[in-house]
Amino acid sequence: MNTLFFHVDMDAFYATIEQARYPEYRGKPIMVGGSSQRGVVTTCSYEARTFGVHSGMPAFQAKKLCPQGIFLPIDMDFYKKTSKKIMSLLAEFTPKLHQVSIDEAFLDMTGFQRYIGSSEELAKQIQQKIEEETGATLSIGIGSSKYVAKIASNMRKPRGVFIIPPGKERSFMSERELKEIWGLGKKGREALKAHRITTVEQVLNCSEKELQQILGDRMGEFLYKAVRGIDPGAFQETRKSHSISNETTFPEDVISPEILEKTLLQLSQKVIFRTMEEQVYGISAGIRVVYKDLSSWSSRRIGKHRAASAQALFQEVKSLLYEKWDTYTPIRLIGVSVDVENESNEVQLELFPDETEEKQRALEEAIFKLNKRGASITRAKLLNPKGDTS
Ligand code: TTP
Ligand code: MG
Repeated sequence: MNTLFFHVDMDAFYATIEQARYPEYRGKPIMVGGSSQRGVVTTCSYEARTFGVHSGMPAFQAKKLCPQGIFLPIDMDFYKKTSKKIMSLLAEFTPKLHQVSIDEAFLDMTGFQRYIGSSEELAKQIQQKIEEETGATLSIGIGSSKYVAKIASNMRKPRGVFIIPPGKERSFMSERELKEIWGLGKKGREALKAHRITTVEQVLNCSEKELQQILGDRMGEFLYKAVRGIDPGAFQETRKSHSISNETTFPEDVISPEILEKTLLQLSQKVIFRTMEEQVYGISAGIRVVYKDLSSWSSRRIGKHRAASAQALFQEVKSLLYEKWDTYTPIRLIGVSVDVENESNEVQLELFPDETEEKQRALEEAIFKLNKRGASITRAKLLNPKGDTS
């Protein structure tokens, strides 16, 4: 069956709904955020964009470009409430709704083709419904995969509808600029530039292997598919969020830091291997401690980098231990856990802020695969190439 996806993205989301609730701001250049001199603009109305203002711009710069601009404080509760309302309205159009951020979602319309008349007609109905009920305006990209639909929704903003007919995915992508290729960041573009690759056409002339050599395996494969309009699987829905944990009850209560740390390292490794087994990523690091008298505590820190590898997780839970443990109360049980991402793979591509973490995860993944094939490598040394687990 031919697949059909709509990608819906609100136009200047925070700014538009501010204009909807305060009619005096309509038609005017509105910046949301950046009301303090040192602040940053989160977004701005399309009227402000004509002055060259954009998301992420420091307020002082926006003021210089657009002195008559109106700066509004961020009202996150209002934006979240409106987003919720929009998502439930969108859900009336298909049971298969996949929200990917506060202001965007995919609608899987596969199988509905027969009933919906033209896609464009349906897109217009969606736009009208959302605008009537919430004042938000939006753009819709339509295509055979989530990936091309996502790129298409940017083509005719604001209030746009852009359709990529089946079979035209590759030619559509080949006409894009590299900076339009979603998922390829600045770092990736620079790496390509170092090889004198600056256009999508040039990327199309590279083999998958070549791209992998330049960008690494994951990103190389991603880009090879993306420029061909083949869905690189960036927006797959994964299972619900849950946590993965492992704990050890000691045969005798422990106060030795050496034993506790060794145990934390082993538990971290088990937990991370479980995330690899499930092909998910941890987004927090947690510890649980039960004392001899059965009193207990737990503690966690949020952050993807804290649970990207067993090495990283171990460092986090170790520091959590010493934050709370007085070093002399005997410990009966110790446990390590991570919460697991339930959002799109979007996060995975942007997971590694620096190379060391990426390398560590890759190394551990290699060990994990070897173990799956029957090897038994669990030595702490392997978790850290320098053999330093402190
Ligand atoms: P976007 O969809 O990226 O931007 P937008 O809806 O404002 O404008 P566009 O018409 O180009 O889609 O982001 C959605 C909201 O997320 C945006 O209204 C404000 C917020 N946001 C930030 O807080 N910081 C940012 O850097 C960006 C890009 C967005
Ligand atoms: Mg938007």
